[in-house]
Parts: sequence; structure tokens; C-alpha cells
Amino acid sequence: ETGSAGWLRYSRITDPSALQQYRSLPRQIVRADTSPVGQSASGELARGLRSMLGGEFRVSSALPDGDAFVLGTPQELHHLLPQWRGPDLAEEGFAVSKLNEHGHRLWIVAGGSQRGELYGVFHLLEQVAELHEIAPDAESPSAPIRWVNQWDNFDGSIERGYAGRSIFFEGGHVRGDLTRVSEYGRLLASVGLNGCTVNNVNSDLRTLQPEMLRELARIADALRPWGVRMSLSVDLSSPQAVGHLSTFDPLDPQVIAWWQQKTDEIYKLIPDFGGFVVKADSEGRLGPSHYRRNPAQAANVLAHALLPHHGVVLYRGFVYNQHLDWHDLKADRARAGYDNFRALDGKFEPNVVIQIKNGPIDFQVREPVSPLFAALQHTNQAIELQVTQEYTGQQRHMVFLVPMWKTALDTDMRAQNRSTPVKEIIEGKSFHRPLGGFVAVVNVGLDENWLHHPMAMANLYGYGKLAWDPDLTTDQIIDGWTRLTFGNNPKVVSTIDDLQRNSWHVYEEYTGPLGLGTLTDIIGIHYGPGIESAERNGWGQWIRADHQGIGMDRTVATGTGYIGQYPPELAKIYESLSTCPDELLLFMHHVPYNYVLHSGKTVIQHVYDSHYDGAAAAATYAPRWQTLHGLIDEERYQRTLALFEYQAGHAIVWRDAVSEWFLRMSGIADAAGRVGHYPDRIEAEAMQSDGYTPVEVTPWETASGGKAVT
Ligand code: BDP
Repeated sequence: ETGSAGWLRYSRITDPSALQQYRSLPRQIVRADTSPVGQSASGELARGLRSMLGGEFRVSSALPDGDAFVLGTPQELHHLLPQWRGPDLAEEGFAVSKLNEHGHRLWIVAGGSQRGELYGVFHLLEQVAELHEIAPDAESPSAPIRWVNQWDNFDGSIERGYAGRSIFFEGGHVRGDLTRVSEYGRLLASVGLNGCTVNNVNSDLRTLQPEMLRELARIADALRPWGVRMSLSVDLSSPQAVGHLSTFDPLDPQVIAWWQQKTDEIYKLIPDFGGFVVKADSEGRLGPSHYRRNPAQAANVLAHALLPHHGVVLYRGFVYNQHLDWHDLKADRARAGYDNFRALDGKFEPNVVIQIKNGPIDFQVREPVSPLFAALQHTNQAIELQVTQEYTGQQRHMVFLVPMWKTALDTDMRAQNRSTPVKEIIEGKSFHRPLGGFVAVVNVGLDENWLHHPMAMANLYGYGKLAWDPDLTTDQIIDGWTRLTFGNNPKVVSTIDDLQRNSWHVYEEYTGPLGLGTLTDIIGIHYGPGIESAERNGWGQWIRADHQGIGMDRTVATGTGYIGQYPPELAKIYESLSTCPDELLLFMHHVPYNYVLHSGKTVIQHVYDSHYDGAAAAATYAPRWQTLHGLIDEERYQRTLALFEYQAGHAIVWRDAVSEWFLRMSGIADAAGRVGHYPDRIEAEAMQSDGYTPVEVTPWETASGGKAVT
């Protein structure tokens, strides 16, 4: 098993009672329409059932004289079965029901659209793969936007890619063979995802050139049969860079006309084009600030051009000044989203959505939710999550992120002093917005198993499931993924579920607890410990550690005032040391090292203990995994085992680097006497060696004693 099938393995069911249960399923599949998505739906149903149950499943367009599955939209079904009365269906929703017709049993999969029909088929197949009874059911997605953002470059590299080269591009062009793209579209559709932005948010200026658009249209063609609409990241300077205008000022009539013509040109090539994703005035990207215009003025120009074609603009809230002065204790990057967008609430066109990262900084292992979610009450919003494990182990460490995302989605912001959890805000429920939803950065690559670590696929699956229904529990999600990916053996399922369930917490323990953020090198690769470089780097992610204390004072009373960006009830909780939750303490407050947490421990002792606990927990992964030897295929077994062994080692590197850094900084010894004492360790620089020289290591904390050999 290479892992290329992901969770769509459809492995043969051997359990006798399950087989008995499915014996009565029809072997005919009727599909009324011939649309590409409808064909995917019927083809997938036949493929999945054939593979799991054996024997033939045939697809036809007319009702047979016997039992059948019948797929269609309500109109198509009425045509075939005039007496059928289905429920009202949302556009992308589906309903599975049974009907007796002239003594024949019909399983009806009705979709509010062909896409809904496809989702109904995947739902049904999932029931069978997990050995559940197929029961009448109806579902619809939480929100219309359920997209992925790929950060792929035309040269075939992927920004923050850890699983091989791009499946979309190579050598400045769209790949000739797009088989992997259509397989990816199938994976996305199987968990209800409906949009894919295929190029990096740091968009290549060639993106909107006519010849590139023609190439990109081939990707849209590959995704279309799976109901996945392609969209593009665009650079706001394109009217100048591509259109050779003298300006890209969004209010210039020539610029407005250019965006309109360009958008019309795109829709001629790609009739179901999804829209534009915009990163502007951020990390060196040009934007409206160049002409003293604001994000609403820029977004609305694109929105007008897209509106007649039903396209949308996802304008990223990730706008900040990366050159803050770290000597200025009031300067705070976390404030930027709110400071830049709050005043624009209500000024965006109805087809603009502000795409907001879950936290105010940048995908750290723990952040509070962005206060912008509650501040925008007359503007559409989508949450941006990261399936790409940029700061969370880069798909070398197992870190199941669904619990982190649920923590964000379930955070009740108490806007207008009432219940307004983030999930209901982005669904459009809290403030009655017509549009909104979910976006995740994903870095699938040419690695056969898509994301490199076999366990990482649970994040892609889990993201889709949460975007469909954010009320699903972590347990429901991980259990479904494990069964589909590794089979239904109870020992396999419970072992893998347990490993995944706690892995975010474990990673947080050995990287950056108490809201410190990931204590990694912030400027470059974002991997491995780098406490010095997480600090005082000028990019605004400080932990403000000195010899006395640690943490960023973001209070209204004495700090940056960031906490005041939350609605009053939530701000009150964060502002006071007595109510601020321990896990966010150092994100919100600066305290002395011997400050006592709610748990009764001092901050410094917690830092030491959590690093030792986390590394010890990571060391259990490999032996727990080994209990599954022989119960799963050898290929995925060995691959995962090697990664778990690596993770155990790297967790020790993390543990020692962070603990030693804090020992040196605070001067307070570890009460358990561990930090700085490694009785069974032999230092390379202490050995007699030929051809090796001891060297000082930078950053010093990543090698014991700051020394290694070269
Ligand atoms: C950061 C990444 C950087 C992205 C940026 C973004 O390190 O590569 O370009 O976010 O989201 O997390 O635009």
C-alpha cells in the first residue's frame, strides 16, 4: 500500500455479518443525467461497491425491472419517478431514502445539484466502508465556501511544501499529465470540498497572462468532474505588470476596465471559475496602500468584475507591517488584522469575503482566535486554517490538528454580548451574512501518499469534514479517518485514534506551551527549536523573555492593548491574570518566571515539565505503533514507524534546547534536577576524534553545551 488512495481505499469487506447486511443492496445504478459531475457520482458508486463487495455493479440511464440505486437532482428524479416526493434540498445538500416501486426496492440518492448528488454517493460509500447500516439520511454543508489554497509555484516548487514537487506545475508550465490533479479533485470532493486555488498566495506575475490562463484552464478541466471550482491567487499590480498600464491604482478607470476585461477573458476559458484570492500589502506584496487606497476599494473592483459571473473575492486579512520595532513595547503584530480591517466593516461588496487566519499571528501551535472575527459584523468572512504543518512539524511529526481547529471554531466571542462562536460567524449565522466559510492551506505534492507522513492525511480529511459540519466531534472525525485508511480492526482503530487524538497537545508541550507560540526559527524554515530567533527578530512575534520574566503584555492596562480588540466579555477574561487560561497566559501577559499558574506550578517549572512530558509522550508513539505489526500492511507500517522514531529523537532535541535556554535565561534550576544534566549522554566534542573539530553552534541552544563537531 503506497497510501495513494488516501481514505478512499474501498478495501474488500470480509466480515460475514457486514457482508450479509449489504447482500440486499441493488446491483444496478441509474443515473438520469450525463453531466460530468453526475457521471463521477455514478462511476464512483459502482467503483466503490464493486471494490468493497465484489461482483458487478452496472450503470444505466433507465430504470431496470428490479432493485436499483437511483441518483439525480429532484427534477431528474421526478422525471424518472413521478410519484417520488423528496425533501427540500439545499443546493449542495443530499438525501438518501428508500422507495418501494412495483415490488422493487429503490435507493434514492437525491442531490440539490449534481454536486450534492456526488456528496451523497461519497456519504453512502463511507457508510459501507465503516460497516454501518445504510439508513435514510439527509445532510447539507455548513457554508458555501469550502476551499483549499495550494501554495504552488509555476516552477514546480511549493511554498512550505514538504511532500515533493507540485502536482500542478513544472518548469514554468502546467504539467502535461494532470492525472494526479483529477485524483486530488476526487479526494477533495469525497469530503465535501468544492474549491481549489491552485497557485501560491505570493502570486507569480505571469498568472494572468493570456498564455498562462490557457494552461491553467486545463487544471480547471481536471477538477470540474469532481465539482471542484478552480480559483487563482492574483497580484494587485497585475494591471501594470501584465497589462502594461502606467498604474495599478484600483480607482483608476483604466485599471477598473482592465480587471473587467481580464475577468471576462478568464470566464471564456473557465466558465465555472471560482474567483480571486488576494494577498496584498503584506510581506512585500504590493497593494492598494501604494496609492493610499484601502483593501475595500481594491477588493470591490475585483468583485464588480466577478459579480456577473458569480465569482467571489477572497481578500486575505493577513496584512501587517513586518518591520515593527521590537524595542517599542507597544508595537504588536497581533493587532494588525483588526487595525487594518475594522474600520472597513460594511464597505465590502456582497461577493467579497475576508479570509482570516484562525489566530492573529501566523499558524502557531497555540494562538487565541483572531479578534477580527467578532469585529466584522457587516462583512463576509472565511476562516483560514493550515493543513500544511508549517509550524507544527512539517509532516515529519504527527500532529493531528482537528482539536486545534475545533478550539478555534468553538471559541465563543460574545460579540454583542451574546453567543457568537467563531464557527457560527463564518457560517454567516451570527450576523446574517449571505456568504462565508472555510479555507485551508494544503501542500499535497508528488509524494505517492500526498502529504509525506501517513498520519498527516487525517488533517486533510478532518478539514473537509469540519468545513462540512463544524459540529462533528474530534472522535467522530478521527475514527472515520482511521477506519477508512487502515480498516475496521478494533485494535488498529483504537490504537491509531489514541495516537492521533492527543498529538497536538504533545507537540505543544515539547515546542511552545502556555501560549509562547512555536519557539522556532521564525524568519526561515520554521522547523526545529530556535528560541533566540523566535525572539528579537523584528517580525513581531516576540516572547519578550529576559532574565526576570517572560510573555508578551497585550493587556489594555499596561500592554499593547491587543486584548481590547475582543468584545468586552472575552476581553475581560483575557485581561485579568486570575481568569486568563493558562494555555494562553504568555500570549496575553508578561509574568515573572516564578509566577504561579492555576495548576499550582510556577511558569518556569511548567516550561521544564511540559517539555519532558511531551518528549516522553512522543517516545511512546513507536512502541505503541509496534503493537500493530502484522495487523496493517507492511509498507505503511514501516514508513510510519521510521517517522515515529525520528519524532521521538527530534522531540528530545526540542526538549533540551528549550529547557536549557530557559535555564540560562531565568537562572532558576529545574526542581526535578533534569535540565542541564544528561548522565547517559556522551558529547561528541568530548571524544577523541580524527578529522573532526569542535565548533560553536548557532543558535547555541540547539546543541548541548552549544557545541558540536564538524
Ligand atoms: C506564512 C508563511 C509564508 C506565507 C505567509 C502567508 O511562512 O510562506 O507566504 O504565511 O500566509 O505562514 O501569506
